[in-house]
Amino acid sequence: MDRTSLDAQLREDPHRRLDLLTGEWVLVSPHRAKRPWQGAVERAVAPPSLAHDPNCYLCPGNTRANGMRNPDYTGTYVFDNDFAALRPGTADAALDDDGLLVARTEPGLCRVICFSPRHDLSLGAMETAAIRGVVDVWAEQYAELGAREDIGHVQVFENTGAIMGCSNPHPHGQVWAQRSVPRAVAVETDRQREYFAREGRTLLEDYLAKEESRAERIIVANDHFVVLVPFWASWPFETMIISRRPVRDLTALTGAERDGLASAMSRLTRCYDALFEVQFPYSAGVHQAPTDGELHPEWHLHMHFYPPLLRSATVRKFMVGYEMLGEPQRDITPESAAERLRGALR
Ligand code: H2U
Ligand code: ZN
Repeated sequence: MDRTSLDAQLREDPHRRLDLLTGEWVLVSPHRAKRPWQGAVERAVAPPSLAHDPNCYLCPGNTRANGMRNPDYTGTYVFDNDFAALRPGTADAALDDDGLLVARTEPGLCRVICFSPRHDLSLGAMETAAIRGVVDVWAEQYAELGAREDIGHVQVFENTGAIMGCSNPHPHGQVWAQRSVPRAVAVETDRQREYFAREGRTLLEDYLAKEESRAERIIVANDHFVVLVPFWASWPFETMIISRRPVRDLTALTGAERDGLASAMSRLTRCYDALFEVQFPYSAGVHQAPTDGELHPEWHLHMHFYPPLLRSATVRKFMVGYEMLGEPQRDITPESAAERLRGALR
């Protein structure tokens, strides 16, 4: 079958797409996008109106839940999470009961990163220069924590919106650093390593070239970064930001590239916020090479954005039923999601 009729068929017929980074399949059912919805409707939360909220534990000068006082910071501010999921110095111990009950203690640490002193901003409302400050802090955290003997992986991420379980509207993210490489990154490492060994180029370098030759899933691009809806996206408006140059982590980016990343993040979050005219909720994070002492030439830096909204500010996508028991499934195609996001800012 020729390319055009194949494309037409993928717009109409149920099919599965392969996620190159995980090796998993996602079921796409384009014909189903118009099914009626009588289920849960989320409460639309108004964005904060105060530039400084005296009750916010992240605002400058305020006291946190554990009694510590934040300094009067003017840019970004990093502190150890007062309720950390991981603790440094956790003593090594392992359980292996006939290979049936298996566990091991996990040392690590968690930090909180305030993106801005302004309580009422989000990435989509911040100046690109301020977002560049966030990129720099992420790179510093990766360098500092990744250099530690007891840290094999550093994850920086942001959770935003009450619907995503974010506890506070103040613009902030987190860093979790731990000895082990967590599952999602371990799987991406294996897939990228396999491709690099075979082709001598990174998987995402070749994937990006393919996407640019077709353009249909690209939302915006600059000299250094491309924002797109991946061919295999499972969340309705899932996106990735991919560096043009194959670099393994944020510390390898030049100043101009860091500006390029900040600009890509700004453009994308503005598209998101414009789509349903709300501060768009999502979980996002940077995937970089593990800091386990290996070189990782296969690793190609990228960001993932996973937003839950489906068709409006109040109707979300649920990953339940077939998705829990079988595999992820989506209705609107990645191509139409990209088209809508591209159009949102115009
Ligand atoms: P969210 O990104 O899910 O909103 O989490 C914010 C983090 O801030 C959360 O992990 C921490 C919580 O443990 N936190 C503090 O470290 N100190 C506080 O005073 C409140 C919240
Ligand atoms: Zn605040």
